[in-house]
Amino acid sequence: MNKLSQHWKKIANCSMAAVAGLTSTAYAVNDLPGGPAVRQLNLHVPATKLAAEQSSLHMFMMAICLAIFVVVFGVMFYSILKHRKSLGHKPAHFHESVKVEIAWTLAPFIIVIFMAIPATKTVIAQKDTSNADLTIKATGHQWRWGYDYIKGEGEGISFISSLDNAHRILSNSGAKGDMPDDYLLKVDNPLVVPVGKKIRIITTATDVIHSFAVPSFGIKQDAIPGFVRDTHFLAERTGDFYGQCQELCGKEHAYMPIHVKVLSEADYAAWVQKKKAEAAPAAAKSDAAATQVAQAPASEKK
Ligand SMILES: [Cu+2]
Repeated sequence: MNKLSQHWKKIANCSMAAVAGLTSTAYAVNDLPGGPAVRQLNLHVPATKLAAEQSSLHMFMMAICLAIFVVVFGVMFYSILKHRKSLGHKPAHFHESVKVEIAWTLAPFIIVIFMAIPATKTVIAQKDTSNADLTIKATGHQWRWGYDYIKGEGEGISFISSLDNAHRILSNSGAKGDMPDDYLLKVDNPLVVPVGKKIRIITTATDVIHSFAVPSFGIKQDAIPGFVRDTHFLAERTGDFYGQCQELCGKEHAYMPIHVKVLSEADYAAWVQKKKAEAAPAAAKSDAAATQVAQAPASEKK
């Protein structure tokens, strides 16, 4: 065996090992409902009407693109093959033909209008954040999300949501072995919302530009320091839904996931009660401490 074929054999062995490695790791990971799926090619399974509309728009546009591709390349290859010079074809002369000029201006124009009408409807619906049942402010921090419930049931609740530390440790050690399905998407405090209610999310940031995005809801809105932007969603089913910061925001950009827990109305009310009960003793404690300081004699205060 000469040197060259040995070399090629080595390359073949290496690539076979790589393929085997890839398939064996792929088996260890499962689809994450509400998040990414294994070998997912298309958009996330929609959980809101708007996400479903975006998804069907996407397929509609792809179908039009495919049809144009087939027609244009079909005509081109047919012309090249059937009208080639070696068969004795003479070039046609339709320069400055008004009919042709009108046809190839009108055809794309009609196609664009045909695409723009449904797209505009969806874009306008995406921007309509009026009449929300619940308003939550999502603040991007390097590198975690802060949630403040500012209007609606649960008003006053506020907390910080950070990546689960165990996942960070997994990432630091090279993400080897069996990985959890929600790898780098698990947080300590998920954003909790009720099903079937219009949720308005106000985004802003404290340091650099972040972006609040949850693909299953079809939402993505930049969170800009000093500015307020908003988006909205109405989840049609309960469950867990995942997203990530989608604006490169620094070295920990990959470690600020978004986890939205959609609960039934009753479960949501119970969660609100629990959160309020948790906050009450802490608030009472700090109130009591403040009163104590205020009432203490001047000699004790110093
Ligand atoms: Cu970010």
